[in-house]
Amino acid sequence: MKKICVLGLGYIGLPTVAVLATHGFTVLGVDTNEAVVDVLNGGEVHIEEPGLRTLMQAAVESGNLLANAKPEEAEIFVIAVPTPRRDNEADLSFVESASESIVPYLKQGNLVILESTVPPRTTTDLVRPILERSGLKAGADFHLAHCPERVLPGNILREIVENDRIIGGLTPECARKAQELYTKFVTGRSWLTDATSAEMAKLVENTFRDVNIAFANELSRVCHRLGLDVWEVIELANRHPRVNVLKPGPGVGGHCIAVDPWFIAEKAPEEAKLIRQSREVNDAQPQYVVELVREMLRGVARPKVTVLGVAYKANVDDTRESPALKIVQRLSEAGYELGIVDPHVRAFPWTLCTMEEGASGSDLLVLLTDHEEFKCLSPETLAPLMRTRQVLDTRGGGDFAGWREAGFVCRRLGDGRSM
Ligand code: SAJ
Repeated sequence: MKKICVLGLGYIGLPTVAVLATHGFTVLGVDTNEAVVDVLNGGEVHIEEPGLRTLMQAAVESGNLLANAKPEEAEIFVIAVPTPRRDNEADLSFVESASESIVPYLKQGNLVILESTVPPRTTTDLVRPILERSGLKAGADFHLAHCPERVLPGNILREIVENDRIIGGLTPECARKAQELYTKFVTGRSWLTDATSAEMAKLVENTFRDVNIAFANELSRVCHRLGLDVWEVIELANRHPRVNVLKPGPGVGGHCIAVDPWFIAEKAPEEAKLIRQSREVNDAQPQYVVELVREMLRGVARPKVTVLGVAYKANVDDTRESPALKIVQRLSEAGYELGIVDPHVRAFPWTLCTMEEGASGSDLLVLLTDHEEFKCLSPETLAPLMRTRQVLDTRGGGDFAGWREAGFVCRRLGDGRSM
């Protein structure tokens, strides 16, 4: 079987090496962080993702998977490094250094695939010239393609196999070579195109979602102002066969949807007006939550707030770009005492505590992340611990009946009837 070198062992690279190794490929996982390499070689994982630990153990036991800090010669190289945002532009330094690290090992006939999400033209204008420092020519001596990852955190192992793939080749032959790899483990269809269209299509997917969520967030403010319940209004509107408004919330987090629209805006700032404005609407949502909190705590002396959930979305441990970061920061700057609870998150800039510690002496529970664990909270158990019985739900899932019975004042973001 072919040898594949995967560069970057994060949220995408890690599941990718596990799937490839269990599909018979000889895989070398590369990460510049030695601690990650050690964890992986021990068959462990450093991120939370359903089923990943078991699959990773199977991959290590198969003898097909090894991790190292440096690449080696291989037939295929897959780049899956992060592309964070710096001043609303893509920071491509990891893509650059991963590409550079391949150069000494690149051989005639190799295939290089960029899976990281990048601004349009990155494959042709940044990755290609770096790889050609090897003296080989892309599209002639080696194959180069952009095949963006599209998997949903929390559901990665299923989606990595079942989702359709966009395969953007530098040349049609490059796309066909990349397709050969994905057909070995993907059951979804593959759609062949050029590298730049593939880059743009990936950004469009996440931007579509961001714009839709911005619309929902704007509606949450409109409905609040009009004394309506946005959750009911959206549910009713979505009964139309061609309407699908997403959900409002405390803001958009994660390293994808909150970041990728900027990669379009940086390339066409004059044209991408709606995209930019949607980002601004979503970025303003944490402050809106802070204002709701202030309103509910008006008149309470030395208030304590219990924050339920700091991960960017339900049932994941990831806090990158999480709206909770801004909300906690602003509440703490405003002098509120905080009890921060998240059963999934291990590392957070503020101290985390247990549910009981968080609720003790609290004046308000604010649900920021709708983790499964928070669905079975018992209002009767929490009520006696609290100083003031109040709850604010920013995710709209809560059935408040039990809470009201236990004496709680219950409010919901975007629900003008509850405010
Ligand atoms: N959110 C809302 N309202 C909603 C849906 C989401 O406020 O109705 C918020 C979430 O709470 C979260 C953020 O948006 O903070 C993003 O969550 P998400 O579940 O929509 O998406 P991600 O960032 O976890 O994963 C997305 C996915 N893209 C699409 O669905 C188009 C995934 O398929 C991509 O692979 C991933 O980005 C990526 O890596 O690009």
